[in-house]
Amino acid sequence: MNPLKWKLHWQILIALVLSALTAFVIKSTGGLDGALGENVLGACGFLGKLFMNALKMIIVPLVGSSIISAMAGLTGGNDFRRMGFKTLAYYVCSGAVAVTIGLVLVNVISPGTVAPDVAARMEANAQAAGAGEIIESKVAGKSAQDIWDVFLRMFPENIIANASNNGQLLGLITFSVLFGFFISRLDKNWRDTQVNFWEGVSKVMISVTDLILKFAPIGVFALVTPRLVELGLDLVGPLAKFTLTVVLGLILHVVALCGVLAFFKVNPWTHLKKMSDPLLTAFSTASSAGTLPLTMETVEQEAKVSQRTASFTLPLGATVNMDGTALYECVVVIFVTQVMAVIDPSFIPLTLSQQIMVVILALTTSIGVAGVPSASIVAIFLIMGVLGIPTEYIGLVWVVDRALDMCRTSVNVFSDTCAAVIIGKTEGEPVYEP
Ligand code: DAS
Repeated sequence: MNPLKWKLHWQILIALVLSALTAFVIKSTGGLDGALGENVLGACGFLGKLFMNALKMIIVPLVGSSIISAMAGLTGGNDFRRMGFKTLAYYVCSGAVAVTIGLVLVNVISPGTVAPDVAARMEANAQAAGAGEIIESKVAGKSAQDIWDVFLRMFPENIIANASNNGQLLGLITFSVLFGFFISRLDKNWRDTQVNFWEGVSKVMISVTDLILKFAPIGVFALVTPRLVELGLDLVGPLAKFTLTVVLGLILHVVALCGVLAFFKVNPWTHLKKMSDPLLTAFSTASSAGTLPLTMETVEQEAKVSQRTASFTLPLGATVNMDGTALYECVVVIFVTQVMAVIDPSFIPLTLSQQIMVVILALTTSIGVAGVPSASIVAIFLIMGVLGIPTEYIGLVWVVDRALDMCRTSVNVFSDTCAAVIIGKTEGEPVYEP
């Protein structure tokens, strides 16, 4: 294994441990109001944003050039159709498994059926965290009708702004696939010139990615420490069953995906180990889009998936295949209705058919969730709007949303890497072969 990769892997883990220790010291010395907290978190805010901006900066040139050179290299339409069908089939099946796990667990564990005083503490914690205002700012201007605007995002006014600022890669992917597809239609001289150019850009962007990732441990420390300071056991307390339901669901989904890997003769343990860098980065940044450059590099270099397959599946996966998010949306919506039934006994819990509707909406809206932190809040807001559930209750989960976002983003990325290696394997590529 490439020593640099090994160092990055361990450097991220050490950064996470240091984050936890720093958060502990800050909380012991006055927390957010203490001098230490104020200075450390101020520096973390700056360095964290710097690192995330650097990752976002390379998304457009890296993803665009990778897809264009991959599409341009496809010989004939049937490659494109075959890869497209396999990718779509995987995304639908893995998403359906994720939301089903979420639906079963939230009904079996029923984390929202709590004592009235616990429900009151949830509301008080949400109030204290300013959840209402934060969520209001995230969903400002959204309405239930926006649930279908994912299709509009395939043709945004500005593909670069959408991809860089909002982590919305659909427009960039659509444009790059079309651009690359029509390169493959050019006559040989033009086509070879174009393919060489875009392959060159893609290779240079991998080098730029490596340079930025040398700062990953600093970025990880800066991004995670504030999260850990904000999150206190007192805040998690009333939401312990909810947190357990989500984490258990995510773990079960990873186990299910490992079963699928084994079915396709890919060693799940090998895959988990080899993907540790993007998984840890996804956990630290809570951003699938931000992790995408590293995900692509790791899947190609460690799993030996071809550039063509990685460039086709991973950018698409980072923006439409969000199993962890779909599971989370399903659990949150049903959890909120359970708590509402405690707070307001006249509230009628969701019927089975309404829960099935939640599952379908969670699956479809997760396609449109951007690969950036806490992006699923908007999707949950839309689902609750469609079902007529008072959306202000989303605030109940806000205090643990960011910590769970780190977990679900890791699962989103893990599922994307599984898609890439499974499709690469079925395309006859030397996946994990010595
Ligand atoms: N943080 C999002 C991502 O990057 C997922 C989410 O918000 O659920 O995948």
